[in-house]
Formats: sequence, structure tokens, C-alpha cells
Amino acid sequence: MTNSGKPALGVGMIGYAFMGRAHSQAWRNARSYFDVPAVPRLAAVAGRNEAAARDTADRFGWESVETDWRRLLERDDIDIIDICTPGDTHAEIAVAALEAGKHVLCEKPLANSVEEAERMVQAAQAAAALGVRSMVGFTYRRVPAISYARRLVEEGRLGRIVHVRGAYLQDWLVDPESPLTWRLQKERAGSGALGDIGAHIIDLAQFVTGEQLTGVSALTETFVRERPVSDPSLVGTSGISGTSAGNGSATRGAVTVDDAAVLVSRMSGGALATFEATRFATGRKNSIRLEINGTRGSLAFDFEDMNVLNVHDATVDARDAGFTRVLVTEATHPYVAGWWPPGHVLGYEHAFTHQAVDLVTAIAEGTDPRPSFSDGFQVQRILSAVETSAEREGSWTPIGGARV
Ligand code: SOE
Repeated sequence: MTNSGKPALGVGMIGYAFMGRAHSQAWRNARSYFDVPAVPRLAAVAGRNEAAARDTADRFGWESVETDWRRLLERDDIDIIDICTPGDTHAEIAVAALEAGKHVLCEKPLANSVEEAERMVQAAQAAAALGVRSMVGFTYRRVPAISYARRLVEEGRLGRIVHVRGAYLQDWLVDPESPLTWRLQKERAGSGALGDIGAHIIDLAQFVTGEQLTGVSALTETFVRERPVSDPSLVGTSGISGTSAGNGSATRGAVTVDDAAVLVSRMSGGALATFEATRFATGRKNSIRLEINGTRGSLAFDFEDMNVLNVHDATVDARDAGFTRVLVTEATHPYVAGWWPPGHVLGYEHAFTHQAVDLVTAIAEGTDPRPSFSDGFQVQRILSAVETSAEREGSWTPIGGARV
């Protein structure tokens, strides 16, 4: 219990790198800015590198440190397991945590394969019957402008949706000397730009439209196939034959994932859709673009201008019509009331707080949060269909049996 008499929910977070930092801040801020029905407690951070885990604990206020994530599952003071590790560990940790009766938040993509994702869904469904909740971290759903876009579609403001245009554009891999990391190894990351950022834009398109992709025709490419290895821990893993590594090392390792993916698709409501995910779009840093055209109007969003949603009402007389640049910072816009007065814009990290708030609220209220593991599984099927299609130079590949 907290001072105000609210129940506390102990969080055990696994991983402390980029995502671990974003999540740490979110768990801290959720109680400060939102009137949550249960208060997240930063109970423990777990990681194999004890010094790094301790540093994270000190910086963000985690109460304790574990060097083996399994310890978190044995602790009675931990209610939520937050998985911020590379994709190859998601299935094992999530299934074990759910079986131990812990609620789970798992970073995206849900897993590295459809088979792993399916096992996770089964564990999530069995756990849900006992009141244990699970959620996958497609965090961009909770950017206020995106949540507002969803609301406009739900209200019928776009009419019948006919086009979906999605792109997730980054450029951090353009330099061929940029080193090999786990994100470029299939065995660790599952896929490249496709799963890392393509998964986000596919999820966003499905979330905002309320429809699903029914099939894909896709191409993928790896523009730089070998990169220098500066992280000694990667030597000996697949595709890296060298024996030594270090700064300026001549050891090079194979990139075993895609650098970019493009796909055309159909949506379940009849719309035609195109998607692009790349780490080679020079000048684009984290540009998540979504444009949706309906018979009554259109929406356009770019994360690099994330407080804005461009809205076009096609029912207005053509003399006055056009895209309106809506600043999504009003208290009546989703999530905004928790923060600042109008015009005091939000940033990348705020959506992680919204995610934490929604998860603890669902746990406290006994509802199933979205995006669910089933949502993550369905995206996983699409990623797999993209790879199958790309192997056959873009042949049409249906996505059957969606579960959501
Ligand atoms: C790296 O490409 C990355 O951090 C992704 O892993 C995140 O999901 C995305 O939000 C930003 O880019």
C-alpha cells in the first residue's frame, strides 16, 4: 500500500539499455502525472552486467538489482515483469513469468518467430484465465496524435478507408563502417528493419484503421552485408569467424538481417496499403509516417512532428478544404490532460509513460490491456509472410487465421 492507500505493483525490469531507460522513466512518471489506481514500484532491475544494472538502479531509483532474471520470478514483491531484452529472449522469459503468475509487458516485436509468438499467446491466454495480464510494447499507439487518429476513424470521420500509406524511416546504418550489433544478427533480433521498425508501422496501421493486413507482396534488401565487429562478445556467434575484435579491428561479421523492406498489402476493409521500413533513408532519423485516405477525409502523421495530426475533411466545400494542422496538445486529446497546458508539447518518452499507466490501470481494474500478445502474434505472422514473399521476389503471400 502507498501513503494514499492505493495498492502498489512491484515492477521487475529485465534489461537496462535504450529501452530499459525509456521504461524506467515511464514507471517513475506514471504515478506522478496520472491518477493511477495502482502505483508502480521500481522494485528491481535485472541484467547480467551487474555494474551496468547497478548504475541503472542508481540513476532511475530501482530499489534492488538481480543478475539472473529468474530471481525476479521467485520474489513475492514483484507483480509485473517488464521485458526490455533482445528478441531471442522474449519467449523464454515471458512464458516463465506468466507461468509464475506475473503480469508481463514485453517489448516489440513479440518474438523472433511465429512459433515462439504462438507459445507466448498460449501462455498469455492460460494466465489471463487466472487474472494475469500481458501486453506487447507497441508504444507508438500511445502517442496522443496517433490515439486521436484512432478516435477520428472510430467516429467515422474518414468514411470508408481506401488507402493506407505507412513508412518507418531511419538512417543510422548508412555508414558501412557502423559496427555490427545484435540488431544486425538474425539469431538475436529475428529480422532487421522489418521487425524492429516495420512491426511498429504495421501495428499502427492496423490500430488506427481497426483493420488487418490480409496478405503481402514484399521485397527486402541488405545493402551492407558485412560490418566491423567492435564488440568482442559477438565473436564466435553466427556469421562472425574472426578470432579477435576491438576498436579498429579488421574482424568483420556478416549482417544476417534486412536493412530495408517494402511491401504492398490489402486491408480487411478493402483498402490498398503500402509500407516501407528502412535504416537507410538518409536525413530521416525516426520518421514514422502514416497517411490514411478515406472517402470522407484523410489523416497524415509524421513522428518527427509528433504533436501534430494533419486532418482533411473531404465533406467541406472544396474552396475551403485542405489539411488542417491540428496541434494535439489539448486536455481533451488522449493522454494530454496528465501533462502540461496546451502547446507545451510532448516527446518520445511520454508514450512509454502512457503505456505504463494503461497497463497498471488494466491490472487494477481486471481488464485485458491492448496491444495483447494476440495482437503481437498477428504482427509476427505478417513479418513472417513478408520474409516468405521476399524470398520469392514478391509473390503474393496471404496472412491466414488472424486471431485478434
Ligand atoms: C531502433 O531502431 C529503435 O530503437 C527501435 O528498436 C524502436 O522500437 C523504435 O522506437 C526506435 O528505433
